[in-house]
Amino acid sequence: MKVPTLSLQYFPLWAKGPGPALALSHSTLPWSCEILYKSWPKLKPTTDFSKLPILRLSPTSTISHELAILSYISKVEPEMSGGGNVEDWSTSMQLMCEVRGFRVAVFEGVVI
Ligand SMILES: N[C@@H](CCC(=O)N[C@@H](CS)C(=O)NCC(=O)O)C(=O)O
Repeated sequence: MKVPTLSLQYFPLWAKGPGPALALSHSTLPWSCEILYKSWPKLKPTTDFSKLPILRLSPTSTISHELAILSYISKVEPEMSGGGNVEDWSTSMQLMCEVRGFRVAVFEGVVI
């Protein structure tokens, strides 16, 4: 699979963007990061789900949602999710779900 140069778009926040950024940093995938703040109100109506993070594959192709972005990274670079080892993959998935649940508990009632 030919992987395009990826662009991760997110806010200057420690919330749902750092996970994909860390995964991309540990991968061999070519990527850049675009930090958005003032330009967000204009961009928001043009996005599929009106939220960031977004991983931009091309000017017209994007992936939204933190977990979908992480899944995409593991799909195009299987080493990022155990390299075909089912036990490593399932450990990775369980940790991802555990962290997700922990975060929901921490931020319950808080709009992030
Ligand atoms: N389901 C999305 C939710 C993403 C989300 O809640 N993003 C927030 C920032 S953490 C956002 O874009 N807020 C700005 C807005 O709603 O306009 C995911 O898991 O990535």
